[in-house]
Amino acid sequence: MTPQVSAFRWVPPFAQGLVRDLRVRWALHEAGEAYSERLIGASGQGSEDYRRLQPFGQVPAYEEDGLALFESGAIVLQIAERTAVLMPQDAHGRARARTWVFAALNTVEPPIMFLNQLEMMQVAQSNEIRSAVEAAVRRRLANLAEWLEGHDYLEGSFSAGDLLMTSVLRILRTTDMVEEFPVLKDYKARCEARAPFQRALADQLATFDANAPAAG
Ligand SMILES: N[C@@H](CCC(=O)N[C@@H](CS)C(=O)NCC(=O)O)C(=O)O
Repeated sequence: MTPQVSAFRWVPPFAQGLVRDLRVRWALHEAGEAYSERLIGASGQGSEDYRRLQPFGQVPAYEEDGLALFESGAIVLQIAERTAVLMPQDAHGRARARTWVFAALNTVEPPIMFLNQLEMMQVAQSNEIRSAVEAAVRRRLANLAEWLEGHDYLEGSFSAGDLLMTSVLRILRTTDMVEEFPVLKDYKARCEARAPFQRALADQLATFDANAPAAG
């Protein structure tokens, strides 16, 4: 069975290019695998049927050969296990790549998402809270920049860890925080320049274009 990835039929421009099915699409393009989409809208997202695939009604959910998965990190790892492009062949290298997957999602993404949520909230924000969250993000970025200094990728070659780390850094696109660290700016640009990323992004944006609500 061709893998199937769930994706939103359409989201407003501020979220386009960031919805997490992009991570799965990117992994599939890196692996050279074709896939189909299962498009959902706001009502489909909350349906019992969909929640059997993704218990929280979120995107992405994923199906292949009778296996249903959710959580972008778990799905990327599943795909990565079958391609050397995303996962080194040696046991230690594989363990290191998995470590970076967790670092991206469990250490770097949380403060970035906290900041992202603050930006989305329409309520008045205390400057003190925002400054504290920005400082937390900068601490992570500074450590990451230090690690990457003089290296193209987190380990010797591109892996699932880089795919997810780049995806996480992209969430900061409404700020200049990545650009404050030239090493990170170059790293993100290097990963985004990969043809599989560009194809994945084009796929997601094409779906939104095709399903854009009629103007007016
Ligand atoms: N930890 C989950 C998060 C998934 C997630 O937050 N998906 C967003 C789209 S990028 C979503 O579906 N949001 C709607 C919601 O949470 O109801 C993953 O990485 O797959």
